[in-house]
Amino acid sequence: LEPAYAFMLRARLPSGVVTPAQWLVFDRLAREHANGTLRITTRQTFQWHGIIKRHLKPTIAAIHEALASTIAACGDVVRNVVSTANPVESEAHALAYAWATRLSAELAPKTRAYHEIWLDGEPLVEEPGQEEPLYGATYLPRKFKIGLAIPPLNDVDVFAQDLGLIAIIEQGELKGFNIAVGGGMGATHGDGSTYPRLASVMGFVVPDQLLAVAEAIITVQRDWGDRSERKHARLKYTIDKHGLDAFKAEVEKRLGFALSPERPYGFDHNGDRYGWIEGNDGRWHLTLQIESGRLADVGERRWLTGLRELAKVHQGDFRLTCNQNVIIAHVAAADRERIDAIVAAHGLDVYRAHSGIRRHAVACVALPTCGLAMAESERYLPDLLPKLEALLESHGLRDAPILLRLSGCPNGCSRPYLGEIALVGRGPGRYDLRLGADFRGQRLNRPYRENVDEAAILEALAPLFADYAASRRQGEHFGDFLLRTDVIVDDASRIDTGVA
Ligand code: SRM
Ligand code: SF4
Repeated sequence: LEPAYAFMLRARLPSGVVTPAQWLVFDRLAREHANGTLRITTRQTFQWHGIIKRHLKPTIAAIHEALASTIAACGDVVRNVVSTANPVESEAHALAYAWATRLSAELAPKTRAYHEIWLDGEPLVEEPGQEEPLYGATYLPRKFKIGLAIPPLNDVDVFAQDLGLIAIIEQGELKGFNIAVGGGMGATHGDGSTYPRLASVMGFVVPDQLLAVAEAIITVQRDWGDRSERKHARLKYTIDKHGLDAFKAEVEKRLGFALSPERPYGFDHNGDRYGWIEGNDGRWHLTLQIESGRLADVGERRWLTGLRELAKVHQGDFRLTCNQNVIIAHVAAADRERIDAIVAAHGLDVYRAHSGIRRHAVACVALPTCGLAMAESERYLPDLLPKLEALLESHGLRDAPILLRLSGCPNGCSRPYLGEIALVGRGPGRYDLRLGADFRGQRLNRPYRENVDEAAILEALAPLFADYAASRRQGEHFGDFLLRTDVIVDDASRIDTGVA
């Protein structure tokens, strides 16, 4: 007999694409082996919580049989490669998906140890000199994240990635990618040597060069990254230590060619578009908001069941988004009514009545499963939102789209440093209030109040909402307003939007 240790499993799903058949397997695993919920993450994949040890192996095997994997969803390797969840412009999305899948496959560890341990594969026979081709004997100093954005959508928060790829599409043709390096969110309270950083754009490559460039960047980080202090081991610190120019020169040296100058591009927002949208091939796509990405059956909201029922009849695929939502993609016009009926019957249509701030709220998991949480996040969001909504409504701002991000600690899993309003956990019921990011994922927010409770948060926000309602300019977002009116001081030392 041993204690019922419970584990979390995370799938690797490049671009967040899930077939209905896979969905049904993942849903069954949630009910048979986990805590009865499926959790969509901020990196377009699923987590299962509460899997006890002896259920790990059958769960991993079932994920494998469903043609997915958990390999490299965690660890000091290239993580789940994310890309813009835009099935509407189907050709552009197909390209993004193809590249994300290719990068994901090529950059995954080649070890068969995973298969031996979890899938009853052939025992590994170590041969002298046998090594991971990319990762070497000691892998990377730290996790490495890649995200691909297709402007004008920055739903992946491309500047929060170690390696951000910005697709340059002209006249419907993919010309190549701007390369942005050194993004990352994680920080530690009270340790100024750790900080969130936006990725710096360092050039442009054509599609055929992409894989080589990604490998060169990863190997420079492998060789130059800090292996003595994990807090400083991410690529962002390597780049700040050596300087972007030296880093770029080393990448180019390994590549044997120079990167081209970055191409112009523009993002308009980093959220999701809810509801039905027709794609350029006449198929329809329905984006549903899943609060904190948690698919569960609670009261009228039978979201886990609803998605299962959808997966039973849906002929297209599903796309998870980096804002923890789901798109029911590629629906024939004739099937829309049937999909709508299932959505309504399971309370999945609540997004229609949501306020502007609720539509743009993202919260990390935090308590009770996250061992690093200092404060509540996912479980606090439903309590906090009505209070913020009441304040906003009293100033006629019910529908104002405002990016709200909550994290239970400064690691920043909800990418809170990119929230127009963000709460970063300090301790039970206490948060740092940060304000003033933009609506496009191109500007970090700044600290506004430290270590405050809910009453102080609401008290700090009330006059700002009043001023915003009274003197915002046409179409001006809340974060931009705070910067223009000097509520937030522009701290150029940490800001590198990489965008002219
Ligand atoms: Fe994260 C660690 C959850 C996206 C930065 N993250 C964790 C762990 C595994 C806690 C742990 O190490 O013990 C959390 C599991 C909680 C739980 O109970 O499920 C956790 N991170 C998540 C998820 C599920 C948040 C969510 O609510 O969706 C996201 C899963 C992503 C995925 O599918 O792969 C998640 N984590 C992120 C992001 C956002 C992103 O990647 O776009 C970040 C900020 C970006 C970045 O990496 O800089 C992020 N997570 C961290 C960090 C801080 C890393 C750093 O450089 O300092 C940690 C702590 C660590 O690695 O030591 C962490
Ligand atoms: Fe846990 Fe902190 Fe990540 Fe939230 S931000 S899931 S509390 S590690």
